[in-house]
Amino acid sequence: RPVVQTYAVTGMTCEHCVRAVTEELSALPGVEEVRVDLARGTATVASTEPLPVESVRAAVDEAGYELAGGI
Ligand code: 9UX
Repeated sequence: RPVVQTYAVTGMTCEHCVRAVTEELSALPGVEEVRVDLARGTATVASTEPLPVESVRAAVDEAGYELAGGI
Protein backbone atom coordinates (compact mmCIF):
# COMPACT_ATOMS: atom_id res chain seq x y z
CA ARG A 1 0.00 0.00 0.00
CA PRO A 2 1.17 3.56 -0.57
CA VAL A 3 3.21 5.61 1.86
CA VAL A 4 1.39 8.85 2.67
CA GLN A 5 3.25 11.85 4.06
CA THR A 6 2.15 15.44 4.60
CA TYR A 7 4.64 18.31 4.30
CA ALA A 8 4.44 21.97 5.20
CA VAL A 9 5.10 24.20 2.18
CA THR A 10 5.57 27.92 2.65
CA GLY A 11 4.95 30.63 0.10
CA MET A 12 1.91 29.32 -1.76
CA THR A 13 -0.74 31.99 -2.14
CA CYS A 14 -2.85 31.11 -5.16
CA GLU A 15 -4.11 28.23 -7.26
CA HIS A 16 -1.22 28.65 -9.68
CA CYS A 17 1.15 28.03 -6.82
CA VAL A 18 -0.85 24.92 -5.99
CA ARG A 19 -0.58 23.68 -9.55
CA ALA A 20 3.17 24.27 -9.71
CA VAL A 21 3.82 22.35 -6.49
CA THR A 22 1.45 19.57 -7.51
CA GLU A 23 3.15 19.12 -10.86
CA GLU A 24 6.68 19.07 -9.45
CA LEU A 25 5.84 16.61 -6.71
CA SER A 26 3.87 14.43 -9.12
CA ALA A 27 7.00 14.07 -11.28
CA LEU A 28 8.99 12.38 -8.49
CA PRO A 29 9.57 8.65 -9.01
CA GLY A 30 6.98 6.51 -7.27
CA VAL A 31 4.51 9.29 -6.57
CA GLU A 32 0.93 8.16 -7.07
CA GLU A 33 -1.09 11.10 -5.81
CA VAL A 34 -0.52 14.66 -4.63
CA ARG A 35 -3.00 16.82 -2.78
CA VAL A 36 -2.04 20.40 -2.02
CA ASP A 37 -4.10 22.32 0.53
CA LEU A 38 -3.62 26.03 -0.07
CA ALA A 39 -5.39 27.16 3.10
CA ARG A 40 -3.30 24.90 5.31
CA GLY A 41 -0.07 25.29 3.36
CA THR A 42 0.40 21.57 3.06
CA ALA A 43 1.18 18.99 0.42
CA THR A 44 0.16 15.39 0.99
CA VAL A 45 1.95 12.86 -1.16
CA ALA A 46 1.16 9.19 -1.67
CA SER A 47 4.05 7.16 -3.06
CA THR A 48 4.98 3.55 -3.60
CA GLU A 49 8.08 3.93 -1.41
CA PRO A 50 9.15 6.49 1.19
CA LEU A 51 10.50 9.59 -0.56
CA PRO A 52 13.92 10.99 0.33
CA VAL A 53 13.23 14.33 1.98
CA GLU A 54 15.88 15.97 -0.18
CA SER A 55 13.96 14.90 -3.28
CA VAL A 56 10.81 16.45 -1.91
CA ARG A 57 12.70 19.59 -0.95
CA ALA A 58 14.23 19.86 -4.43
CA ALA A 59 10.83 19.47 -6.11
CA VAL A 60 9.21 22.14 -3.96
CA ASP A 61 12.20 24.42 -4.54
CA GLU A 62 11.96 23.85 -8.29
CA ALA A 63 8.33 24.97 -8.14
CA GLY A 64 9.47 28.15 -6.43
CA TYR A 65 8.44 27.48 -2.83
CA GLU A 66 9.99 26.19 0.35
CA LEU A 67 9.62 22.93 2.17
CA ALA A 68 9.17 23.81 5.83
CA GLY A 69 9.17 20.23 7.02
CA GLY A 70 7.19 17.08 7.52
CA ILE A 71 4.02 17.05 9.55
MO1 9UX B 1 -0.18 33.11 -7.89
MO2 9UX B 1 1.84 31.83 -6.53
O1 9UX B 1 -0.26 34.57 -9.15
O2 9UX B 1 3.67 32.17 -6.27
S1 9UX B 1 1.49 31.69 -8.67
S2 9UX B 1 0.90 33.86 -6.11
